[in-house]
Amino acid sequence: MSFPKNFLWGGATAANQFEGGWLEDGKGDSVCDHITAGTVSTPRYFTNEIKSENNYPSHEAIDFYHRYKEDIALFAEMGFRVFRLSLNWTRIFPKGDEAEPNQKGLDFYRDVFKECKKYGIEPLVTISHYEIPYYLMDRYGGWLSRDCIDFYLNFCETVFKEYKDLVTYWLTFNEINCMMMGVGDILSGGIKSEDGPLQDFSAVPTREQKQKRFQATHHQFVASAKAVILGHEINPAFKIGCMVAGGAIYPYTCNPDDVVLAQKEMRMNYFCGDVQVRGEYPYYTNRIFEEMGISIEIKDNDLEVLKQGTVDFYSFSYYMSTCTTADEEAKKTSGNVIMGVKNPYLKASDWGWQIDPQGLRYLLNDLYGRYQIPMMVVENGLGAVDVLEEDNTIHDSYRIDYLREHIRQMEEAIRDGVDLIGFTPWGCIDLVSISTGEMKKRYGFIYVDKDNEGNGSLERLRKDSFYWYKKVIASNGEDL
Ligand code: BGP
Repeated sequence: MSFPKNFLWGGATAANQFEGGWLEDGKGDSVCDHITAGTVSTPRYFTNEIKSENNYPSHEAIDFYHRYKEDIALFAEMGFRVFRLSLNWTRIFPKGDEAEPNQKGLDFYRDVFKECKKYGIEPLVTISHYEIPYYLMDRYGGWLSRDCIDFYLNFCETVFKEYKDLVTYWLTFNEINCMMMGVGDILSGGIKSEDGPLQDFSAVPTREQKQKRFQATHHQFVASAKAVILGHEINPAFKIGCMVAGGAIYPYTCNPDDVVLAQKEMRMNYFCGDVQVRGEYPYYTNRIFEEMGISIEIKDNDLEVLKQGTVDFYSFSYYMSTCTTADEEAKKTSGNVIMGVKNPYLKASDWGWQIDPQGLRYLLNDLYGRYQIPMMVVENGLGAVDVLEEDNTIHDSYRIDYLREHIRQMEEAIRDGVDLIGFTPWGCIDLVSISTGEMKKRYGFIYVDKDNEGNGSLERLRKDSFYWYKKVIASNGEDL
């Protein structure tokens, strides 16, 4: 038996991808409420004005807002010990800069947490998951403005005090590194942009874009560190973690050019953890900034705050690994998969994400060796098209295979000596995909009857993986 007795098995979600109820009970609009659905081949669009003819997936999503009791009961049936969810900032502070919170928003999450506790499920709360009030983007320019630090802290103080007896585990920002890599500058950074498609992941950013992204990330680092300090003052038992988009980057060949390049690219993966766990900008920062031609503004006692506000545990998402090469020709022949070149030893999902269970063991060892603090894998899973059979069953053996192999590798990592404390696979109930806004890219153990156009009864159905995961949890990872 390798998984510790109190291992936190569960599942993960995010408010804007599953709650719906986007303007109910005083909720304000978030930046993500202004982002339309796309498809695999067309990008999602951001618009200042919400136009009725477009499909805005976060508006109804899967309606957890009204169905949370049913959903939490299903999680409990699977045996969840932890449930990762995020707060919609705009449910509590509709514009973001108010002094007083919206009571109905606070009440909603209280009810949700109480419902979890009823079944002995520990909530794991992401304070900000790709969600920022639209007003903060419009009026202040989002996280580019230092003002956001105070607005965020006011939000943190409110929820820390309000839920201090119900919540122990917190994450300050989801995938904090995604903003500097350019996938989250609108979504989580609220960095103002003209109406138009969201940032193209493969596009080469301008110097000015890089400057903005790193400045905004610095503000999030300071906000996160201050939140850690504040949270521990409010309740010393709080466990507050960082959350980083994880991924192993391999050299494509043993050519030292590729090896050194892979090492350099991994530094961008370490960057946020280095600041949030070690409490200071890493040794390679100057070189990176120099090469980008940027410099960020660090003020007052920012560096001291970073030192004091280090996190209690390290969490990350893991879906795939990538390969990198310095050889321009090899890049062309291999074709791009999200980023980097195709690994000939791996299969990919329908969305081109390269499936690599061993990469998870590799990364866990790598990160634990670096930080030596408890680790949590808070996202992992297979986005796939599921088929609903006539008799309302869903045979998702591919999802079971994916998760089984990743759990096996987590077990190996634990045997290697990694202090892994929990696992919350992504989208434990089908929800809206963040990259495309689609419903058809499903991750759940629970099927939700809703299609890409937004039609469907929203009925919940148990997939084959539901029964499988229940068995895994009941046997504490023995019966895979
Ligand atoms: C992570 C995000 C999630 C989630 C997941 C899957 O990057 O934190 O919000 O959606 O990726 O991505 P997608 O929904 O695009 O398949």
